[in-house]
Amino acid sequence: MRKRALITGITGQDGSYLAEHLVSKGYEVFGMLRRTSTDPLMRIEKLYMDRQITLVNGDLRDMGAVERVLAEAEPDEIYNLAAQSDVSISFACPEETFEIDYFGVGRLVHAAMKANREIRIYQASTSEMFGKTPPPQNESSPFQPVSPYAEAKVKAHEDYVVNYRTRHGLFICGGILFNHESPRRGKHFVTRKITHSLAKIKAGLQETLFLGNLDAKRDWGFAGDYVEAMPMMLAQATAEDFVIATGESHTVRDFFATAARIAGFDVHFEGAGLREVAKDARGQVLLRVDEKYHRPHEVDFLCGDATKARAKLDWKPRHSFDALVRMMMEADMREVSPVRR
Ligand code: NAP
Ligand code: F7E
Repeated sequence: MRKRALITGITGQDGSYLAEHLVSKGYEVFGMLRRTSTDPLMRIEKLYMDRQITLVNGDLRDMGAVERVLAEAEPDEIYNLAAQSDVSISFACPEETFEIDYFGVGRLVHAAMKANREIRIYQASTSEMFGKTPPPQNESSPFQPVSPYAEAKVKAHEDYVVNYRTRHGLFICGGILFNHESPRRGKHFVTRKITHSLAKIKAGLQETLFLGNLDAKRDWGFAGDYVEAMPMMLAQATAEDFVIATGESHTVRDFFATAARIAGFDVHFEGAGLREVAKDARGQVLLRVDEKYHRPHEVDFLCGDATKARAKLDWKPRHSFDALVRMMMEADMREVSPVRR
């Protein structure tokens, strides 16, 4: 019998990679799709048109809809990737963030428990939960969230992952994933904002890129590698939480400098703080700092220790930092200046 998987958040970066991965492993894949005014199929058009996945309308804010999606998909496994996933936006819209990222998880877990207690559930937890805890962060590191997004994810992790596993015996794993990126990353996240803007600057379509905190350090991996760890967690004999990370960190400034080099710019930095700029060899200012992109509270330094995933899941990242930046930079240069045939 083919395994049936339900992916919430199938239209997002991770949902699209996970759907491709599960289809390639022979799963029957269902995705929860919410109504949007823009094209929701952007990342999954081929899978959908080729009828390799089934989409079911639903929204994590609507209990009746969640129950209907479960009744239709009858999943063996649920991958809960749906979220308001933008940390900046969570400061502006904390209620919406909690509604989806905390209460939405509760709706899904309760509906799953009612439908079939044997369903295995993957919850997308996050390195943002560590907040102010210094690196290296692993499964035993304390959570010190500093944003509404991280608070909602910590509460969902503690109330619905850990408690429902220990108190109710559900098979539910929290994947504590560090930042992972790809050419499919939303353009409001810093990595894609950098590669897309540099591609436009190179093509003469944009003058300057404006960013916030250049000193923040993140452990960036490739999303395609990270989604492979998700079904591995659900295939274990017992449900546990796992950190997924590369173990290597870079500043936002490093990411920009690496991407600029790959795009063919010879950059150097001048000034400090809000006056810091990056210029190319001709003195053109490619990057400026704008205070409006600074957050009310920042997570300064994330660097994950994925020793447990390596030992128990035999998972390790296959793409280096340089390979990731190159993949994203080259994809954006192709997107912005496609070769005419
Ligand atoms: P993403 O690209 O922002 O995708 C989020 C998905 O959630 C989209 O499919 C979105 O649908 C859906 N969604 C939002 N609100 C919903 C609602 N009310 N009901 C149903 N679906 C809803 O995020 P991602 O980068 O793929 O991340 C996937 C998950 O991993 C998220 O839970 C995120 O918090 C978590 N995470 C991400 C990272 C990372 O570095 N990427 C790291 C750790 C954890 P629309 O397309 O309709 O907006
Ligand atoms: O910011 C700094 C910003 O928005 C990374 C989500 O997937 O990963 C993601 O959250 C860093 C921060 O990702 C700009 O202040 C500077 O320090 O790309 P980001 P994030 O906040 O780390 C975690 C693991 C998740 O779980 C989330 O869902 O970059 N930064 N200047 C900027 N960030 C943005 N977005 N835009 C800037 O202009």
